[in-house]
Amino acid sequence: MKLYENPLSPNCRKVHALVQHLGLQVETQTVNLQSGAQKEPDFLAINPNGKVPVLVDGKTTIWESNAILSYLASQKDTTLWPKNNERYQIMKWMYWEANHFAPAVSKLVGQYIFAPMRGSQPDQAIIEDALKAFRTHAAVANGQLESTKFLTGETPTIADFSVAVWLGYTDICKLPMAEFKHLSRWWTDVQSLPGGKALLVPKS
Ligand SMILES: N[C@@H](CCC(=O)N[C@@H](CS)C(=O)NCC(=O)O)C(=O)O
Repeated sequence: MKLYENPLSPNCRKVHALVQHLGLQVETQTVNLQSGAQKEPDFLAINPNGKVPVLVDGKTTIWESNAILSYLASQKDTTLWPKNNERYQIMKWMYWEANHFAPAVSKLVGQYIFAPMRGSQPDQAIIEDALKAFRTHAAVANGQLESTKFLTGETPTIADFSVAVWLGYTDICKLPMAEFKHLSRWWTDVQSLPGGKALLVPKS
């Protein structure tokens, strides 16, 4: 199996953390996002979206990080991705991550990391808007985590890896985590899982 990735990408780090957690043998290839390698024809041939991560396993090519998490977890008999109806609870949180949580934090990443890289000032209106969205969605996860140790119950699943990676931006993006006690407790727990530290933003 070969994973096309970039360490600065949260969607890649969630995959990387799972690979470590499961002890899978996966070859990795860094795609240089700064130089635009993801928009070159050879890369577009494996992902027409021009984005990382992409997993290639023989004739199977998968893009979308949450689909890759499911595929990788299926390689092992693991409670991270059980073969029963519990799976739909896990999918629920992964769709939620892609539709709500990731977009909110991504907007903050755009302002706190990418705007300065482009030499522009962070836009306070965008930050305020994204923080409002973050608070709305964080409250949902916080409510769940008041009654369960992990997002879908007492044991971790791939949904925890998917959602938690965004909290690696707590300091850089000034996420108001102090307002979300249960989410904060869970984020600490997820980091202490095998592979959990791979969710953190690498220090430059
Ligand atoms: N929904 C996709 C998002 C993938 C994505 O946005 N990847 C970013 C890095 S986190 C990327 O490749 N950006 C480069 C670009 O858009 O040119 C997933 O979960 O895999």
